[in-house]
Amino acid sequence: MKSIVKLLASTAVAIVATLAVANAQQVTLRSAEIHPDGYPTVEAVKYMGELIAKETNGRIAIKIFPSGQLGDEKDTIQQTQFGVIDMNRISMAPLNNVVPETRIAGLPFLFRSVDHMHKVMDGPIGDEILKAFEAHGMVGLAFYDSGARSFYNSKRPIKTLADLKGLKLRVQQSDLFIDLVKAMGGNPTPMPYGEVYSGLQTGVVDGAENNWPSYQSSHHYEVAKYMSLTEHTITPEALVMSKRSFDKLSKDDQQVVRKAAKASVIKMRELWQAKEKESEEIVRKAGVEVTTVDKAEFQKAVEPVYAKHVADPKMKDLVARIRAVQ
Ligand code: GTR
Repeated sequence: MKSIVKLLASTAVAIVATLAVANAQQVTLRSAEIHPDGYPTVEAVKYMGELIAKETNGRIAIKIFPSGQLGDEKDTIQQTQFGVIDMNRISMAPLNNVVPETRIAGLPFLFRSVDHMHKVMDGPIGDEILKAFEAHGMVGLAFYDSGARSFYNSKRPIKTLADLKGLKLRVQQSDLFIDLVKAMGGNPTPMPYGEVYSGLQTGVVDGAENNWPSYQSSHHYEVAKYMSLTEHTITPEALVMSKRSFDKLSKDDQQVVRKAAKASVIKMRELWQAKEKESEEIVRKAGVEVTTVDKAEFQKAVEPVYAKHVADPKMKDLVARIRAVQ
């Protein structure tokens, strides 16, 4: 009898010890996201999590906190640098003041098309920009699509540059975007994404700028029904990891994470194309007035943005190389 008790006790100790080891190896990466569940970026990171779980037999998981639960993008960037947040899917714009190279993504009319942007960001220039994150406490994993950004507002249709003059326009928390709106004659108001709906509703701002899916999913179209297809920037999204969290992973696990992130880009592009179409249909059906503009006039107006933000040799070289990509 005594020996059975002993055996049971030692088995229990062994089980507890095994569980402790398993627990010690279990990693859950907390990932920040401003968009709601179901948005293409959220679904793509979920997919990445599935790939990682499969590769590691469930040892590494991703837990997404959607709808800005971990704070606005600017704050989550800092928390990612500190390692409080492990992963972050953010627009490149709020990164502009932190990682200077990300400004290329906000430079107006730099990318000629989404196709041009893909060619640049999928190639060596994209890798170079991903690498630039490391000096700032983050590991760049991949870029996601985000279409083109256009202005919308509650006051009037924008058909020419003159129509934009004097409008109070919300911008992301980026000096480059502030300068962009100023150059076009608008009054830029930096504001976190989560505050834009009420800002538009109460008249704190007259308008903002974004792509179709954000315009629709944020319901901004309900309070700003003039959409003008300026398509002034094609700003991809960044998928990053905290360098502190990344360095805690084994070399093999780091590779698993990097590979899964790249694989999720393909999934994201499919989801994005479908969502862009769906969102455009929803807002058009809801009665949004869509206008087009002569882009040449807008392009001319933003020359000061280049003079200021593409001043150092490094940025000049980067921009020249991007333009040369066919
Ligand atoms: C969206 C982007 C978000 C956020 C938002 C904004 O297009 O996906 O990450 O940056 O724009 O305007 O704040």
